[in-house]
Amino acid sequence: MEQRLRIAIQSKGRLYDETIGLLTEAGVKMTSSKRTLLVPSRNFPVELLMLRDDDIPDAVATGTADIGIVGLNEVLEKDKAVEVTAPLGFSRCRLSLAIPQHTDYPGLNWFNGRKIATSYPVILRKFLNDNGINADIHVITGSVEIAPGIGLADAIFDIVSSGSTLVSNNLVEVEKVIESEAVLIQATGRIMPDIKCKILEELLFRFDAVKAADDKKYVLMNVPADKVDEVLAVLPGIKSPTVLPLADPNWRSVHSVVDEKRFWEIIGKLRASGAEGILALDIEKMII
Ligand code: PRT
Ligand code: ZN
Repeated sequence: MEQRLRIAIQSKGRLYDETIGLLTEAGVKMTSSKRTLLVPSRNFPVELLMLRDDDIPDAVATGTADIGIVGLNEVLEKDKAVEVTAPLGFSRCRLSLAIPQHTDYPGLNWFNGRKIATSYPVILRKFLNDNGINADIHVITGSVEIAPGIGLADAIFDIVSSGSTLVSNNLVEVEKVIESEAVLIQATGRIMPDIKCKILEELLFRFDAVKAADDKKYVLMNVPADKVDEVLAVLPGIKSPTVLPLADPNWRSVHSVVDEKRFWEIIGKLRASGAEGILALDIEKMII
């Protein structure tokens, strides 16, 4: 029988679209868009096991799936025998403690003797123990942020992304406890057959290429021949920028790859150095 690497992913929810997006960009096509439990790829030796995100760490730890894609927050909360093989850079959020607005907050000691509502008791208990805080943890699933408003708790420990849920519930973030993002996990200490290791290696290589391209732009521009050195000094390039002759002997075409984060800063310097006709293109994949 053909060996397939089985990947546990979230069947629906916040992680689903970006997980499928990453696989698609990595060239892994699925057989059907129907969300059956086990979906094989039609061009790559993997199959997707569709689960609730809560069940992914256990499925990987017990070998039901070979690897999983899930939020680091779930990995830490479920505390199963799995380890993070690679961070994937999407679904970024943090787990934070938040208290009612306009509360005098002198520091962590404030939580001593208080009641904290959360869906993440394991992570919270560890944090409180590590910091010598003795608080009462009240576990609720869903809508944790309404707990203080209805008198169910003094504070909450929950996922924060933009922070707007806190604001609309009159809460304020006072302690960031962990940063989370989607991660690829494997069982701790289990050796996979060689063939599956090879499939995983190829998958990770492709994910890297997609990620590397994500925050980069390919830029092309025309530069007066006597300004090329000045422009090259501004451009990082992967190894070294490409300089090509143009029909007009006084001009050159310069190509390079620029970090999205520094994009406007670099474009400003390029223009100041005499670059014209600057084009910036998205990069789909980048293999370094
Ligand atoms: O059904 P299943 O169990 O599979 O899904 P789920 O309902 O448990 O999880 P889901 O789909 O809501 O989230 C999956 C994962 O997405 C989480 O485990 C996190 O790793 C990640 N993630 C990223 C988030 C958020 N951002 C997020 N903003 N998960 C939840 N939220 C919620 C949060 O609970 C809070 O209510 O959004 C609210 C806060 O958002 P802001 O932007 O207002 O701060
Ligand atoms: Zn869940």
